[in-house]
Amino acid sequence: MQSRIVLLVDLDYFFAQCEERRNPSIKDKPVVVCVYSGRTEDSGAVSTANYVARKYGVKSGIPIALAKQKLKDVDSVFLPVDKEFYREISDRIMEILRSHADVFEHVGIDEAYLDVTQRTKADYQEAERLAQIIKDDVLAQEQLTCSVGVGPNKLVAKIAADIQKPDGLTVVRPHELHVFLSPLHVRRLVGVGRKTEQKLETLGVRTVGQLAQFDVQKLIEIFGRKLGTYFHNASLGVDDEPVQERGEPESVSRISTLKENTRDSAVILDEAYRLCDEVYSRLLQLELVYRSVSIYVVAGDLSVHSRSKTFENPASDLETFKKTVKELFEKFHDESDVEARRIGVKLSSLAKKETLQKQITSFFGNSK
Ligand code: TTP
Ligand code: MG
Repeated sequence: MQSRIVLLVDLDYFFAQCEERRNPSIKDKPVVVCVYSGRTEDSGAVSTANYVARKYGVKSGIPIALAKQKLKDVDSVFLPVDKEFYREISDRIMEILRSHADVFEHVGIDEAYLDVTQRTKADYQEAERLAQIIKDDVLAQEQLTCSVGVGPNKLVAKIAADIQKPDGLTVVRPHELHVFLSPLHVRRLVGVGRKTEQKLETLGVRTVGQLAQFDVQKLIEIFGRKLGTYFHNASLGVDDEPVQERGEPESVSRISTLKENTRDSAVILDEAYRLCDEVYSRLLQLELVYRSVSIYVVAGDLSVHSRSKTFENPASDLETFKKTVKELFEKFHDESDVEARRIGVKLSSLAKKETLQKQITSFFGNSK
């Protein structure tokens, strides 16, 4: 396979960082974002915590009661998850990331792979510069830090991003693979869970370097051909998995910063229509139709406001989109007196174009 450069971008302590962004006064305190089960006041689990809280041993998955115990003498902040809010921020950040990739793969709410081979001409110095630009863009536009791993494939990019967090940037060039991987614990490899770790331990294998030295035939005997071969290749930093666009996105959006804060409808609509054109061209590329239209306004004080409209039937044209955006901005203008600093438009409740076609055909009956 031709040499590639892949980036993995992972947002730092994502849910908790979104909460810090919403309310910067909590930044220096432990912030714990919780999924409350509602049975008793403290029942439920920690979704994530900021790095201040992590110093006290608070992390994803532990019971809320345990987190409270660990932080009992500390002035800390416990908050319920607000997925909608995190999703909005994530959507906008994913659009920033996508704009920097040849091929973009959305992995999760706070994580994506970017194949940047072409745009960097497979040059690592260029890729490092690009990774820094991405970090700067995300920080400037969304006030969030992320950690980026740069490597010859997805496997290495992922490990590189994980190794230095938060706000990390780690580049692993092909000739550095051995030095980088060898000392790491096998648990760092995707696919090595606690059970595999224990099994490898009994074979005297604790580090990735030891795994690389281990006879591949024996690995195949123990774990089967597929997994055995995978472990062997992974220990050498070999991974041919392509970066691939995943299915249909849940939404398509664009946001931009205005030249100056304003309440001038003409200025706002002018920019909004430009964003509509961009979103719509993406919608056409994806061959999707939409049922919901939203607008965003980030005010001068960075508070985020939104308005949406959902249609009963899917739409596919630009005029309906723009008309709805105009309506929503007018509604917002009447209801709120904030000045817009940044504005955005979004299409969601997306479906494949043929679904619409099929619905129409089945509704009217197939005339053939
Ligand atoms: P992660 O990227 O695993 O964690 P993180 O972003 O909080 O922290 P970091 O990347 O700096 O190590 O997960 C992304 C989000 O997914 C996280 O903010 C909250 C959510 N999440 C859960 O709700 N439960 C979990 O067990 C995990 C691991 C994550
Ligand atoms: Mg993360």
